[in-house]
Amino acid sequence: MAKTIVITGATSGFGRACAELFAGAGWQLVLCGRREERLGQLAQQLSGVPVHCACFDVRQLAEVEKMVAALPENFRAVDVLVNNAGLALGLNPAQTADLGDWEVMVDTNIKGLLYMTRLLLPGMVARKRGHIVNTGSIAGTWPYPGGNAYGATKAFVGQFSNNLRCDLHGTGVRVTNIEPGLAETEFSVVRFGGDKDKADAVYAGTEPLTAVDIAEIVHWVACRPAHVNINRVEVMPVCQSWNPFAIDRQ
Ligand code: NDP
Ligand code: 8X3
Repeated sequence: MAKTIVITGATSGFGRACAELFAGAGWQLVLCGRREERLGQLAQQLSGVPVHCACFDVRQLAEVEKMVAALPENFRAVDVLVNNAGLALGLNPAQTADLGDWEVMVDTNIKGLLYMTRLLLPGMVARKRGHIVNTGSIAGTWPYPGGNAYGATKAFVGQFSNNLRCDLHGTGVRVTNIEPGLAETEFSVVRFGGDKDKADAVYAGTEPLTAVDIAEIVHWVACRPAHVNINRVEVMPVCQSWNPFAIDRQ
C-alpha cells in the first residue's frame, strides 16, 4: 500500500516541491494550505496518485482538529508529517518591529506546528511508525540583524524537535529538523508584504537553494531505513556563509 504524507504549506515553495516529488515517488498526499484554488490546481496536476486537499489555517486549533477528524479512512495512517507552513514578516530591528507580525510568526511557525504535531502523533505512536519532518531554518541557530522573532520561532522548532525525539524514544517514530538557508520561493515576497522588487533583491546575483533542493532532502530523510533517524540537516547554498562579528567602535 502507498505511504501517506501530510504536507502543510503545500501551495507554494518547499511544500509544493515536496508534493510533486513525493507524488512522483508514488506516495499518497494530504495537501494543506489556505489558498484553496492553488490546492485544487495542484491536486489536478498530481492526479496520478491519491490526493486529499485540506484547506485550513494552521493557526486555528479548531480548524486543525476539524481537518484531522475529516481525514478520509484511506489517508488516516499518516507515515510522514511535513510541518512546513511558515513565514517571516519584516526585517526591522526589534525596537521598531511590528508586534502583530511577531504574533503571526509565533502563531504560525510555533503554534501551528504544535497543533499539527500533537494531533497526528498519537496515531503514529499507536502504529509504531511515523515521521515528523519539521522545517526549521539556519535562522534558528545563527543570528542576523532583523531576524529577531522569526529566528526565535525557528530555534523553538529545533529544540522542540530534539525534545520530541526524547518523548518518542522506543516508539519507532522519527523526527527530523531541516534547516535551510537562502532559498528562493515566495518567502521573501511574503516577508516584504508583497514587494516583489525588494524580494528579488534578496536573491540578485546569487545562486540560492531551490525548493526542489529542499524537497529532495525531505524525501531522502523520509526514505532512510526505519532504524535510521536523521536528527537535523543544516543546508546553505554555496554562495552563503557567515560574516565576522559586528564590533561597535567608539
Ligand atoms: P512560501 O511562502 O513559498 O510557502 C509558505 C507556505 O506556508 C505556503 O504554502 C503557505 O500557504 C503556507 N502557510 C503560511 N501561513 C499559513 C497558515 N497560517 N496556515 C496554513 N498554511 C500557511 O515559503 P517557503 O516554501 O520558503 O517556506 C516554507 C517553510 O520553510 C517556512 O516554514 C519557512 O519559514 C521555511 N524556510 C524558508 C527558507 C527560505 O529561504 N525560503 C529558509 C529556511 C526555512 P497558504 O498561504 O496557501 O496558506
Ligand atoms: C529563512 C532563511 O536566512 O532568510 O529561514 O532567515 S533566512
